[in-house]
Amino acid sequence: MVGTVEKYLLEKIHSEGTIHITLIDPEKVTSSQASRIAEKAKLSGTSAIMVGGSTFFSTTHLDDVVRTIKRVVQIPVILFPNNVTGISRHADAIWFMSLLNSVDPYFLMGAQILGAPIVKKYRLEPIPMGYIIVGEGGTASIVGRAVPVPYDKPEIAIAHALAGQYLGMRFIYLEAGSGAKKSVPPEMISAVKNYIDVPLIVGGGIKSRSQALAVASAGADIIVTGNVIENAEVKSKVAEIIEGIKRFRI
Ligand code: 1GP
Repeated sequence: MVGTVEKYLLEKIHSEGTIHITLIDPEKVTSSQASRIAEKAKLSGTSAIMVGGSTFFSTTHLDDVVRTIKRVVQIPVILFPNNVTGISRHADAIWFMSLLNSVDPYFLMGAQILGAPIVKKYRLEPIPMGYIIVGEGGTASIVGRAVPVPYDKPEIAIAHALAGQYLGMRFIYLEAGSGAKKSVPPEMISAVKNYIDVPLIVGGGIKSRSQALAVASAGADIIVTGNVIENAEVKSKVAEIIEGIKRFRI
């Protein structure tokens, strides 16, 4: 069943075209820093806040971060878990995701089986998503034991994305890895977009207005940025990325 947060995302994509989501890695910030980032990102036009990282382990700190963000912004807070420890009862929704190109069954279905009863208990809205790591892949690739899809093999990315869609996943995420030197190439984005019918999320290494414009023009429905916001003046950086996205909308 499609829940409130998913409906909100779909309506936003429908009315605005490509939208932007701000990713906050709880491991890299205090809860007050997280709420400041969320507040400024919201003012600059971000549509939702994602909370998660690749190596996170303190659920207490995650709870603090999510609670503090919820106090300052009305936009949805969506968990982006790397493991069962990435679940917080204070969020609105959770990307209920499977790392489609992992060789480890734990990241394909094991963690999901352990996490599902917790998601139910906390009444979180699960949003089914197929996660595909491409290129260098970064920490997520190592932790998730992925075989990253090479940038010059869009047909492999298409096959993974279609498999995800056919299994019922309602979003597909092409991930270059947080802080990736090279973000997902526009050719791969448009190739995947041409084949799937569900919204396409793209993230990893997007740092500038021109990159955001290229990713949006190639067909991304949601652009996620994390690193660039943690390392820079949040308001101006998010505004710059969103300006890139808007140029495509015109
Ligand atoms: C990582 O796709 C996200 O999971 C965002 O990547 O931190 O490089 O923006 P960046």
